[in-house]
Amino acid sequence: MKKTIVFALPLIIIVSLVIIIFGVIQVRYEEDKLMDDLKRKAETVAESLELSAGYVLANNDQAGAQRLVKRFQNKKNIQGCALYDREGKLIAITERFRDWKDEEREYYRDALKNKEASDLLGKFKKIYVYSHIIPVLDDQGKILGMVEMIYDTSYVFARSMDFWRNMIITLVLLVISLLLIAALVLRQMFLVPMRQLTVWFKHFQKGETSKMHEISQKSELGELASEVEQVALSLRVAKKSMAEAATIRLKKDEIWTESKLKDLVNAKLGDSSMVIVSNREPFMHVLDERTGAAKYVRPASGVVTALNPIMRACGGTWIAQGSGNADRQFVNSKDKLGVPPEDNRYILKRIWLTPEEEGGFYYGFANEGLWPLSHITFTRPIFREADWQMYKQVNQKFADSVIEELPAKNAFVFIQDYHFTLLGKMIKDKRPDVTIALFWHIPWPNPEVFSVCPYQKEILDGMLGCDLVGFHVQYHCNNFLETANRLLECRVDNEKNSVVRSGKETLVRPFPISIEGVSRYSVTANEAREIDRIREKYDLAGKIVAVGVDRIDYTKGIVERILAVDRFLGKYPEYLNKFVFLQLAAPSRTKIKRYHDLSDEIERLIEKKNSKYTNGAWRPIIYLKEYFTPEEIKPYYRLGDICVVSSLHDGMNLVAKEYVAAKNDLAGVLLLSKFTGAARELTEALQINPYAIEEFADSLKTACVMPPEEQKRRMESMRKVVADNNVYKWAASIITNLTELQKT
Ligand code: ADQ
Repeated sequence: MKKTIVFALPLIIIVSLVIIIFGVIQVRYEEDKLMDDLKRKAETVAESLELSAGYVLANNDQAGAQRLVKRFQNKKNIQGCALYDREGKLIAITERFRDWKDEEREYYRDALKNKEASDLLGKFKKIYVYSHIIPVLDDQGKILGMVEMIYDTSYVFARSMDFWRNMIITLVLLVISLLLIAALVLRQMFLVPMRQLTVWFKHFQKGETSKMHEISQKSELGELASEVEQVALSLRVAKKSMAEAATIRLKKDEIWTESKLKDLVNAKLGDSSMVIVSNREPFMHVLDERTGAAKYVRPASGVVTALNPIMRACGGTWIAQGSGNADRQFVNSKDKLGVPPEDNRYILKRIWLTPEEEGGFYYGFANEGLWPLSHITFTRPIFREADWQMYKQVNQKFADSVIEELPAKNAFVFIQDYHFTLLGKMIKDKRPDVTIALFWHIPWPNPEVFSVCPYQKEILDGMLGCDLVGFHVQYHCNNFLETANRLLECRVDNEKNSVVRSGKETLVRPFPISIEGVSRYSVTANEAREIDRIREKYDLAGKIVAVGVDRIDYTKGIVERILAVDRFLGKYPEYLNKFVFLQLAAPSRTKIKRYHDLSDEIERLIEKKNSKYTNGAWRPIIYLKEYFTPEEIKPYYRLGDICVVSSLHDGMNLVAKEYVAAKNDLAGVLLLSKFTGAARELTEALQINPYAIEEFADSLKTACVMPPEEQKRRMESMRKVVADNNVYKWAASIITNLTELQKT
C-alpha cells in the first residue's frame, strides 16, 4: 500500500491542485452571478412597489402599509419589505424581519439625503442579507419616504457549499481511482516480475538450477535475469579451471599457508561453499566508552583465533550470535555483513538472541552445565530444565538459519563446540544430503563423568547427526567413543574410530588445532618501542619476566599460578626484586556467579601476595585485567622470559602456541600444564602439574636458570611443531576428511 501511495502521489497532487484551482474560480464566478441576479431582482421589485408605496405614504395609510409588507411574508425564499416615513423612521416591515433596526443602518441617511437608491450586504441575526432601498418622491420631487427590499443571501452560499461538496466527492473518487490504477500498474509492471526475479535469484543463489523457471517477462527485468545467468555461467567455468590449477599446486610439498588452503578449498569444495557455526562471532561491534563511536573488536576466544584465518582463506558464511551492543548498526536486511570489516573476505551472519535465550542457552546450559562437566576441574555442573529447554530452542533457531543459507547440493556445515550439540541432527532431519562436521574445542570427559548429565542421550544423538566429530587429541576421541558405547544403543568400530547408530555412521577423529604459524621476522621498530614502553612503565628492566595471558576462567589455573609464584619467591628468595609475573586477563562470562567470584578471588589473592613481598617500587605480580588485541598481546609475549600456561584442563590452549610463535629470538621458556592438549605436541615445554604447587614453583626456578642454548634448542623444536602443524593444516585435514565422506 505504501509503495502504491508513493507511486501515485505526484499524480494525485497535480490533479488535486488543478481541481481546487478550477473550483475556486468557478465558485467565485457562480457567487458573483447569483448576487448580480439578486440585485437586479431587488431593484425591480423595489421600483414596482414605488407607486403603491407613494400612495400609502402620502395618505399616511397604516393599514395599507401593513398590507403592502405582508405580501412578502408567504414568499418561498426568505425576503421582506420595509416602509419608512420621510424622516427615515420605519413604519411597516414584513413580520420575519421584525427586529430590523433602522437606526443601525447608515445607508438610509444617504438614500434620504441624496434621493437616490442605495444598497448593502449585511448581517441580520445569523444570516447574510442583501437590502436595496429606494426613496419615494411625490410629483414635485419631495420625499415621501422609502421602500426597502430585503433578501436572504444564504442560498448563494448554500449553492457554493453544494458545489464544494460535489467537488470533494469527485476529488475523493478520483484519488481512489488513481490509487487503484497505480496499484494495478505497479503490480503488473513491477511487483509480479520482481517477485519472479526474487524467486529466480533465490534458486540461483542456492544453485537449484532445475527450479529456476525461465523468466517469462521480456522486459528489462527479464534481460537482467538473463545477464545474471551469463555471469553465473562464466563464474562456474572460472571456478572449475581454478580448481584444476589448485589441484596441481597442492601437489607441491610445502608448509600449509592461507593460499595453499585456498587451493585445497577450490580443489575439494568446487562451487559449494562452507557454512561455519559458532556461538562467538569473529568480529563484534561495540560502542567506545570514551568517544561513543562504534568500533569492532575481535573477542578473546580460542575458537575465533583459530577459525578467522580459515574463513579468510575459504570465504563462505560464518553464522554466530550477534552480541556486540552496536552489532545491529552494521548488518544488512538479512543480518549479514562482510568481514573482516576493512577487507571483506567472508560473510558474517548475526543471530539475535533475547536475554532469556542467552541466559538459558549460553550462560546456563552451555557454561554452567556442559563446560564444567567436560573440564572436570571440580566445579560442579549445574543442569536446570529451563536452561535445557532454552538450549534446545536456540539450537533450533541456529539450525533454521543454517538451512536458509545452504546451497542446493554439495553443502558443507562446520559446527563449533559444546554450544551446538543438537545442531547436527536438527540440520540432517531437514537436509540429509548435507555433510556436517562438529569440532569439540574443549576436553571430552570419561563415560562416568558424562553420565551425570540428565540429557546425555539427546546430546549424543544430536552429535551423532554429524558425519564427523573432531577433538583435539586421540584421548578425547577415545573418551567419546567409550561414552557412546556405554550410554547409547550403537556399534562402535574401534578400527575405523566410528560410531554407527540407527544405520548412520559418524567418524570420530583427532585434529589438533593451532594458530596461523610462527613469526619469522625480527621485532619491528614499532614493536621495539612498545616493548620499551612496557618495560619502563612496569619497571621490568633487568628483571626476569614471566607472563600469563588468559580469559578469566577457573579452568585456566590462574589461582594456582599465583600460589606457585608465591611459593617460588618464598623458597628461592634470591629472586626477590628480580622476578616479575605479569598477568593479562580478559574478563569472561562475568554474569555467572562462579566467574564473578573467581575474578574477586584472583584480585584479593594478588593483593595479599603483593603486600607480602612488596619492597619499594617492586611488586612481584602485575595484574592487567582487560581485553588486549592480538597486536597488543604480542609485545608481552616477546618480552616474556617465561610464559606460564597452567590450565587445570584445556582442550588445546592456543596461548602456549602463540608464545612459541612470537619468540623468534629463540629465547624464552614455556611452562605448560600437562593437562592441556598442547602438552602432547609441545613436548619440549617444561611440563607442570598445576595442582602440585611445590613442583610448579621448582619449574619456575628451572626456567629462570635454563641456559640460553637449552632455551634455543627447545624453542626451535617447538617452533617447528607450530610452523608445520598450523591452523591451515588443521582446516585442511578437516576439509579433506569431510569431502572424502561426501563421496561415499
Ligand atoms: P579458550 O578457552 O578461549 O579456547 P585458548 O585456546 O587459550 O582458550 O585461547 C584464548 C585466546 O584468547 C588466545 O588467542 C589468546 O591470545 C586470547 N586472549 C587471552 N587473554 C586475552 C586478553 N586478556 N585479551 C585479549 N585476548 C586474550 C577454547 C578451548 C581451548 C582451545 C581453543 C581453540 O578452551 O582449549 O585451544 O578453544 O580450540
